[in-house]
Amino acid sequence: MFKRILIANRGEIAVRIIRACREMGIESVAVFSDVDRRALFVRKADHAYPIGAAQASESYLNFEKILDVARRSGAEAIHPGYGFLSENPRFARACAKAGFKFIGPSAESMEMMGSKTRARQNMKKAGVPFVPGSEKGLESPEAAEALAAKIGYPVMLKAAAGGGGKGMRLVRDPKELRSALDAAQSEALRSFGDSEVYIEKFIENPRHVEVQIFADEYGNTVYLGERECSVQRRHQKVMEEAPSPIVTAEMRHAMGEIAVKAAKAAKYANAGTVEFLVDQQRNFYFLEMNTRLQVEHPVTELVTGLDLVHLQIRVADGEKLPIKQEDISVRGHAIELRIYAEDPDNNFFPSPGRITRLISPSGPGIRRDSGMYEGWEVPLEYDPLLAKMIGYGETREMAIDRLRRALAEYFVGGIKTNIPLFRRILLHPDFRTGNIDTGFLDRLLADRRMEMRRNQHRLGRALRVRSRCDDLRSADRWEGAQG
Ligand code: MV4
Repeated sequence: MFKRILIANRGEIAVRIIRACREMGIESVAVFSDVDRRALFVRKADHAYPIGAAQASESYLNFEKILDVARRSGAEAIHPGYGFLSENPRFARACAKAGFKFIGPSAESMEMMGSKTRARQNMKKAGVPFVPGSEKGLESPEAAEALAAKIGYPVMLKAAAGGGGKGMRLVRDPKELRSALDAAQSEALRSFGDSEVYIEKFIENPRHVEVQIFADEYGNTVYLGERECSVQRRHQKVMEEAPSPIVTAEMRHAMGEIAVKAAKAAKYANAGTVEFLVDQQRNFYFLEMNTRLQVEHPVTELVTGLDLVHLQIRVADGEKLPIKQEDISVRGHAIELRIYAEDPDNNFFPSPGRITRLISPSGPGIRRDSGMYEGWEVPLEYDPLLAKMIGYGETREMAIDRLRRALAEYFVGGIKTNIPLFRRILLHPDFRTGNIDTGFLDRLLADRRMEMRRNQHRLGRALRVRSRCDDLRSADRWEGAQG
C-alpha cells in the first residue's frame, strides 16, 4: 500500500482525503497557496508545502509546482480531489510520466468523456440511451436547420468541450437557430478554445439524477445507486440526496446497468459518475460522465455504508474491487446541504471574511465535512464552499427532521452563509413531497422575491431589524448555555 499521498486540492475535500489517509495508515502531504497558509487542511495534514500565489494558475493548477512537491516529499500517489486538476488528462499523464500514481481514471477515459460528442458516439456504440440529437459537431447552419427540424423544436445547442452548463443555447423558434449557432460557436471558441457545437432535443424541466459507479483496473465495475441533484441554482448544486424520491427499485437497476455499460465503454477505472436527465415521464437519458470523486459523494457513502475514498486508494494501488454488485444495497436516506459563504439576501454574492464564531451541530444522523474553523478567514479567491452537512435517517422524513434540528444548532458568525435558505427549502411542500426538478429552486427564490417586494412597502425596515435580532438571539442562547 502507498506510504504517502499528496493531495492536490484544498478546503473540505482535502480534509476528507486526509481523514481517509489517516484511517489507512498513510501519510498525507498537503500543498497550499499563500492565502491558505492557515487553512484547516494544512493543519490536519502530516506534511504541508507552500506552492505559490493565490491565483490557481500559480498554485493548485500548476503541474510543475505540484509534481516538484511530490518528488521532494516522497509521495507515491496524487489525489486530485474535485475541480482544479481532477479531470485534466494532461495532468494524469504528467503524474504517470513523473512516476506518481494518479488516483482516478486513465487519461484516455477522461479524454473520451471530456468531449461530449466523442462521449455520445461511444454511448451510441455501446447502446446507452442519450438525448436525441447529433453525435458530431454541426458542420453548417443548413445542416443544423435540417437536424433541428427532424428532432423537433425546442432544441439545445451545446459546446462539445463544455459541460456543467457553459456554452449552452436554447432555441424555441427555427428563426433563431442561425444566430444562436453563431453565438454558441464563438462562445465555445472563447471559453474552451474549441468551436465545436452539437444539438440536442430540449427536455423541459428535467430532473438531474446521477449514478455513482466504481471500477477496479481489471474491468470489474459496479453501481452504487443514484443521487438526486435537481436542487441547484445556475448549474451550482445546492442539495443532493440518495436515493432519488422518484427512482424505484426497477428504475435503479435499469439506470445502474446502463451506467456500468457507459463506464465499461470508456474502459473506466476508479470512482465515476454517470449523469442522466430524467423527463416528466421518467425516461432517462445519458447526459455526461464526471471522471472524478464528486462533492456529493457522502450521500452515497451513508446509504451504501461504503467509504469511497478508501476504495479509490485501494483500487489505485492495484487491488481488485472488494465488493460485488449483489453485496451492494441502499439503506435509509441521506440529504446533503452545501454550506456556502454567500449572501442569499444579496443575490448570493460571495461573503468572504473572518469567522468570528462557529457553533457546529452534531448528534444522531448528522455528518459534517468542513474546511472551516472559528477564527479562520475565508479567502475570496476560490469556490465559496465552506462545509457540507449531511443528514441521515431510516426514511426521507427522518433525514429532513434531523437536518432541520441541526440547522437550528448551526451558527456561523462574521460572514453570511446560505444556511437560512435551507430552512425554507426543507419546509417547502414540493420539497417535502419530493416534487423537485431543476427549476424548483428558481421558483422558490422567485416566490421569495415577490413576497419581499410586497413586504418592503409596509415593513421592510422592521423585517431587516428582526432578522438581525434572530442572529443575535441565536448567539445569546449559545453564550447563555456556556454560563
Ligand atoms: C439539457 C437540458 C434540457 N435538455 N439538455 C445544464 C448543465 C449541463 N450539464 C446540461 N444541462 C442541461 N441540459 C437538454 N437536451 C437542461 C439542462 C439543465 C440542467 C441540467 C442538469 C442540472 C441542472 C440544470 C439546470 C438547467 C438546465
